[in-house]
Amino acid sequence: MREVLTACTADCPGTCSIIAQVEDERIVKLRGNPEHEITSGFICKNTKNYLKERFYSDRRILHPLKKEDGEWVQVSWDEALNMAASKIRNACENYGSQSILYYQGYGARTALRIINRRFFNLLGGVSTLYGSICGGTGQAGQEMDMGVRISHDPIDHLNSNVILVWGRNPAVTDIHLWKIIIQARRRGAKLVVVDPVNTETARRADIHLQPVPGSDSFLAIAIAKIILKEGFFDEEFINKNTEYFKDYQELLNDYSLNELSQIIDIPLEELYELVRLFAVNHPSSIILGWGLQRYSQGHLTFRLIDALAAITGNIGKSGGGVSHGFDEYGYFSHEYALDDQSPNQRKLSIPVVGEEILQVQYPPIKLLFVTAGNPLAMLANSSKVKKAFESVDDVIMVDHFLNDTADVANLFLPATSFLEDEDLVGSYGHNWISPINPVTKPCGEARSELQIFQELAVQLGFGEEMAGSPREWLGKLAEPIIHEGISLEELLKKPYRFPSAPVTPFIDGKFETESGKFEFPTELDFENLRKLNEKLGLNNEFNLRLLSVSPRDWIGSEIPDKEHGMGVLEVQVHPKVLKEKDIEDCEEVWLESRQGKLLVKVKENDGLRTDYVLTHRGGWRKYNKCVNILTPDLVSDQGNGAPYYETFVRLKRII
Ligand SMILES: Nc1nc2c(c(=O)[nH]1)N[C@H]1C(S)=C(S)[C@@H](COP(=O)(O)OP(=O)(O)OC[C@H]3O[C@@H](n4cnc5c(=O)[nH]c(N)nc54)[C@H](O)[C@@H]3O)O[C@H]1N2
Ligand SMILES: Nc1nc2c(c(=O)[nH]1)N[C@H]1C(S)=C(S)[C@@H](COP(=O)(O)OP(=O)(O)OC[C@H]3O[C@@H](n4cnc5c(=O)[nH]c(N)nc54)[C@H](O)[C@@H]3O)O[C@H]1N2
Ligand SMILES: [Mo]
Repeated sequence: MREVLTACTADCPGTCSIIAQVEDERIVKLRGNPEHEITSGFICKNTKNYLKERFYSDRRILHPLKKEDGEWVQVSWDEALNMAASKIRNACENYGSQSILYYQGYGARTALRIINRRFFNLLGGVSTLYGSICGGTGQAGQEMDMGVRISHDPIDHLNSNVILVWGRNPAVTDIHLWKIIIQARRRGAKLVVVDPVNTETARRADIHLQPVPGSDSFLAIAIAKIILKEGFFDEEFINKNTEYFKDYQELLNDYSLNELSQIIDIPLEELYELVRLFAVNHPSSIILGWGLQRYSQGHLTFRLIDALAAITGNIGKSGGGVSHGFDEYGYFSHEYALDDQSPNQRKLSIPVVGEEILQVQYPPIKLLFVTAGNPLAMLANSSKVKKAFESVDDVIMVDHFLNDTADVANLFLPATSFLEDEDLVGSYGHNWISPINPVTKPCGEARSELQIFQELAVQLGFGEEMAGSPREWLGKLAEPIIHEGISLEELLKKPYRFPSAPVTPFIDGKFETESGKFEFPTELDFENLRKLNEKLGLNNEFNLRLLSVSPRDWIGSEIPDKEHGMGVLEVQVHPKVLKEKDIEDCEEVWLESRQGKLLVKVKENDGLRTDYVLTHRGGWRKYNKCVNILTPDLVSDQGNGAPYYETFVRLKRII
């Protein structure tokens, strides 16, 4: 038996360093690498099951496929690459290179993916995406306050007396952060959770607040008012390190505590209890999640929560701060993508890319090149996305599975994975960079994305500019890390924490804003939001919000075999909602929004509120489990994010 060190590249903040065990050239087990301070020797059940469910699954595609009369047919790599190159050439010659849209999904965000961009830039510059369907809205809010979104080293939460987890479910979505939170609790820290849902994280909390979904800005205003009223603020920090405090204070005056308590549907006593914990027992840290910002004004929510840390002087202190995520591409050099050397680029907004594809002219989109993503299942208003993808001449995709997007593709190129590639990967949950090493030879005929783009470049006449082994490219991409004193050879042998990443950001009191200080928000325009919610149907027949959250049993839309095709999508609702509609527990009903309708099975859960329906995201269209049939395609007010939870639905009995 031999062991090889690699890292999980699933879309998850963990990015676990893992050890793969190989017997007779077959990988028999994946286990956590103990020599990683954060992921410290254990992995989630999805990675444990990766070999069976994905890597060696019968459904994994190991040969190139082309679509003929609606059916997939196996072809050789020569034929597949010839086809891809000629489709690319045709699009460039007939419509210009911008008629190609390169869609990079979130399925495997490793360093070498930067070189994919180089390919498209060398081609002459194509259409690419801007904005985010993941964390853009929250990030925008933090950038407005502090200039950058930067988080405390997860280990630093061990120094907190209070940990306030707001709109995040780490017990399910980030099990290593959860372990640290549990350790901090054992040391005496108190855990406060703000989530409309009784999540696994919330169930372990000392205090759990369940506000009306989408009302967190008002909750943060209420907390601030109490902090200021009770004198729990840090005057020195406010005077020395912040800007626009007076304007912010005036904003707070627009609402009375009683009004706020009604909007958020939480009694004032509970808010006082939270404040007495959070604002008194310094240091207190706040950990913000993704669910919280899937709203059109999520940036404001983030800003108003950041403000709570600022007024209590919890920023720039060990055990304090407002942490959200990390920039997984922040440690690599992007110079080699040649983004600034390709004059001919066009950007389309990812949250509404379906609409963009249907609308753009001069040139229209003719060819879509999708890698490691499943836009048909994961983008809002999935039916519009499908229509848009069907409207282009060609869709080429590089993946492991025939997901929903494959239904509209006409060429499928089978990719290798973190068990077959040589690469490096950063993380959006901590500051570590982990090596990816080939554990076995590629399965079947799978090829790495790098190899695919290199071979296409040869056919298209710029092979030399793409040439180079993975290791040669990694040596270039990792220059900023090498510059900090870690050689590439070392970096490929074990995970390293990026040396200059701070444990406690802003410890020097300097912020990357225009004023160099923490900047409070100076206006709150909730009018837009009110109008939007009305337009989308709130207050009339579609009066339940739809929350589609991250499931424990899979990542993104990477659904395990056994889940495929089983029954209909399950949704949870409070028993009162069922009673009102005369619907039985476990009954199959229609879940309808203005975008579409879906047959679902309702399960009652009296730990929920009565104003929303809860379900998981990631189900596939072809199994009638895609929640994005119901979500409207919108762009958040700031950050070009995707406000998936601005979705209003109703339940209807099947007559
Ligand atoms: N097992 C597993 N792990 C994952 C993923 C996965 O699919 N499966 N996905 C990964 C990805 S892509 C991401 S981005 C992260 C996301 O990580 P998290 O942010 O932890 O997870 P989410 O479930 O997306 O949303 C978090 C919580 O927000 C809550 N929420 C919704 N609306 C509101 C609101 O108005 N106010 C408040 N306070 N809370 C609200 C939801 O109830 C949910 O519990 O997880 C990553 N980890
Ligand atoms: N309704 C609703 N929709 C949402 C969300 C929500 O909360 N609610 N959350 C959003 C969020 S946070 C995110 S991040 C997005 C995710 O959206 P996507 O990135 O589109 O979705 P994934 O399912 O993660 O797609 C990953 C794909 O990459 C493939 N893949 C995995 N590894 C590799 C590899 O090594 N190489 C290649 N070539 N392919 C690989 C997988 O097989 C899979 O098909 O979805 C968003 N969509
Ligand atoms: Mo995400």
